[in-house]
Amino acid sequence: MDYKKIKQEFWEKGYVIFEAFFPEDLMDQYQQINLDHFRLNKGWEHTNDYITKSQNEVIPWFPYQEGKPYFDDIDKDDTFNKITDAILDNKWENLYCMMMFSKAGSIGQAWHQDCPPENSKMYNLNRLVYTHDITEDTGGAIVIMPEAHKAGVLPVGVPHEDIEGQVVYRPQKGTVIFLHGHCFHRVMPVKEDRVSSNFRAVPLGVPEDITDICVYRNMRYKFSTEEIIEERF
Ligand SMILES: O=C(O)CCC(=O)C(=O)O
Ligand SMILES: [Fe+2]
Repeated sequence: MDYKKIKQEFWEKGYVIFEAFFPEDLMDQYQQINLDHFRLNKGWEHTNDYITKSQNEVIPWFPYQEGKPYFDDIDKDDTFNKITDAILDNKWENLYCMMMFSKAGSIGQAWHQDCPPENSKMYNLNRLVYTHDITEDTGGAIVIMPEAHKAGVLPVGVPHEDIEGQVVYRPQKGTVIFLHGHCFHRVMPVKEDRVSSNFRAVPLGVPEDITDICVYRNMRYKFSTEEIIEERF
């Protein structure tokens, strides 16, 4: 691994992708744990108003917060964490591990920034791991706007509309994406049940509620109070 080059690429583009990073058998095992969990927990955690307005349809699960440390072969992987060290200059901590489920026929996730971009030092680092193949048939591609972590606030607009310069990725099983939380991203409509996972990290000094407010093209939303704190138009 050329950590210097990885760091450079991340800070230039706002993300860096590693294909076949984790072995298939581990991914199969983790996919099954997720499916078993979500089969039993199909209810939406979010309010209908939020889903309608944000155009985000995801059920999150935070296993470690329930005392279920099932994903340590990712969480504690040496190379995974060394890449994080390189990107965040050795000064970071885990934020949380979040599994995400979107059911077949759901809308995906509209363009967003995971946290407000006004202070460039206050951000989360997404460490996305894909436990199954995302294809044309499954839907649910991730779309990223390169360099948008340096672009300030996501422009007002139609939540799911294409933005010129966007790049569409269909990660295969075992792929890892390190993605800056200020970099605009979205998930395309989901045709078959979709699972993704995020081992979120933050630079030291970033508060643990950093991702409480999410920026969409039509609003800022505060999850803890389930409130639209700003309408954008
Ligand atoms: O599921 C994905 O591919 C992306 C999810 C996402 O936007 C996030 O975890 O911040
Ligand atoms: Fe996100």
